[in-house]
Amino acid sequence: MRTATAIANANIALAKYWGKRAYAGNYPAVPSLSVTLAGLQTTTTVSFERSLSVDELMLNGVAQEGKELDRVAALLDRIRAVMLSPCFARVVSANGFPTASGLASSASGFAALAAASTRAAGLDVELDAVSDLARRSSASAARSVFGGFVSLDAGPIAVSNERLAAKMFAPADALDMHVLVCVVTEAAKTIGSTEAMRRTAKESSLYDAWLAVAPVQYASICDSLNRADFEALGRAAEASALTMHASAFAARIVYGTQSTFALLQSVRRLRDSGTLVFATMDAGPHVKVLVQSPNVAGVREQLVKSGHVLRVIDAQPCAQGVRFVDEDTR
Ligand code: 2P0
Repeated sequence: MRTATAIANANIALAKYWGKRAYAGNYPAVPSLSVTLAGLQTTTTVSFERSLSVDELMLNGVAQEGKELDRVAALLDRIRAVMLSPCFARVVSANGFPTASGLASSASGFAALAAASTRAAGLDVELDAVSDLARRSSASAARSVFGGFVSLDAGPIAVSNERLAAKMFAPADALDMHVLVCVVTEAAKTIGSTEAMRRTAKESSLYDAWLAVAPVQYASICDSLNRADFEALGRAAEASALTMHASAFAARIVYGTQSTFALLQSVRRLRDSGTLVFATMDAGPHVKVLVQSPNVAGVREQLVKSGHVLRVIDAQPCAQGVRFVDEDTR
């Protein structure tokens, strides 16, 4: 038996990934740029065991079957394809942040799983290969393999099976920025990202517009980050989120609730009154507010006062990418 434990942090995209290349392999149709977030992490232990007759998955203490297990088994199959003597695995994963925190756990989860299973299988842990492996399960997970500000290119236009890994674009201290995660509901999201992206590509009259605009917004975000220009970065990040959601809207996918839109208005009012503050949203109703250190307390107070926030999680860029806790070889 070989066991390895890895930790990876969640990330939030400033330039959003939304949509995949039409060919197989889970290659993004647009480039994205994210920030890895401190304090929000998943710890995953993988043990390859000869005695097992199937893969097993425990998530936050609960045994999983069906789709969750299938997705994990698909990643393990890729590892087994290159193992000398493949066998099934036991996977134990726990989020260090509440599942209903409004933060997707698939990015940190698949990044930690890719790293732990690579090491447990006795393979070379090369971060590019780990990031590519994670991307094939969940594209945003490719970015959680690295710390700081992280970019992920779009997949090649023609059919490909080549490696596509994320890379660190700038260190965590490149910019003073907090992400205030405003949780607006405990309810599970209505439609998963993979299905929502498929529907957007198929049914949205704005999908082609999104594919044309997203790389331009991405370039603008990269440029703002290079200049450490928070205002330009915030504006472009908010535009990326709203454009992504507009493309989904046109396919009748609405992630926002009344509270989401009320918070977007609150952020705009704060900005109109002179505070540099911007909003972004992912495939869910929660609003993530981008703000710099001197304004964190004041903005947080205003957001809570709005009455639309269940809780606020104050997260900052994390320097660390995926890392190992422990290795046990028997
Ligand atoms: C992102 N999201 O860039 C975008 C913005 C949600 C909105 O990546 O289908 O779990 O597994 O590759 O990475 C969430 O989708 O999707 C996501 P799959 P993933 O963070």
